[in-house]
Amino acid sequence: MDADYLPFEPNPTPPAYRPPSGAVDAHCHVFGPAARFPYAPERKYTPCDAPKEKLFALRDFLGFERNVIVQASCHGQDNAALLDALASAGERARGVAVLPAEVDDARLHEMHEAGVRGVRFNFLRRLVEPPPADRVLATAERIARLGWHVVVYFEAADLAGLAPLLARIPTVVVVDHMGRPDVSRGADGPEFGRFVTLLERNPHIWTKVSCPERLTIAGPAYEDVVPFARRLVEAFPDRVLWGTDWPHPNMKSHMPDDGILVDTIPKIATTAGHRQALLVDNPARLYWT
Ligand code: 0GY
Repeated sequence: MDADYLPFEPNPTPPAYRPPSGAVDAHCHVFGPAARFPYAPERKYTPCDAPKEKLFALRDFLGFERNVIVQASCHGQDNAALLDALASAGERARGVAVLPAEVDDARLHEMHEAGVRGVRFNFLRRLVEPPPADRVLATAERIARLGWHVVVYFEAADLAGLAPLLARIPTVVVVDHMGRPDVSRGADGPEFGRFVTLLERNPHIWTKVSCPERLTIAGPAYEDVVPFARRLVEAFPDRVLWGTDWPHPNMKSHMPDDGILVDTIPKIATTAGHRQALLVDNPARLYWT
């Protein structure tokens, strides 16, 4: 089955910025290889194979020490490729899984042993059927006992509808990609202000200041997205994570150069203290304690 989006950049530019010791790429994926880990029949896109070896090579090339590997919709609820990558990486990776409602406690414990520390709920209708609120809350109650957290992916237009649910989740909640703001509306505008208010009112909500390539209108080097990420890093320095999003699934406009993405970090986290929190201390607290 051929991929139906752009292939990832095989030779990224060496970044000028070098992450600090212990830095974590906290949002990336492994896909396939399809011959060993087939894609989900219900998927909305077919990715390029992006096996663990390529992810680990990119981690080293970019100067990161660890990865948080996130289950994506193209593998549905079959976390086999993720678990295989975690087994190979040992302490150098943690995982965020997508789970069926009926998963039993024994399986959750196995996944914990394997390095899973979170469950992802995707609310993007172009990718999946969004989960009902009672299912999210029931799963969150169960994983809270393991010290796991919830990762959510939604777009800015869905924030108002989801905010009451997010407020009730009894674990840390990590929002992917800054809640996908419309960057034409401005980092100081009312729409992004509502996302900032969500974090102000809910100390258990964190966010990934990631994916400028999906949000940009201007294109690389993503100067139009930088003010959004910077606003969040400065307002919530202890509740932000950063990730490459490699291999950038489902990107149809352009394929980012991961070296250029890494070079956005000093623009969004302008002090050494903020970079240490963003890249090392925050992910360590959530995934390695
Ligand atoms: C991302 C973004 C996307 C895809 C998925 O689960 C997924 O398939 O998250 C997207 O299409 O925006 O973070 O990988």
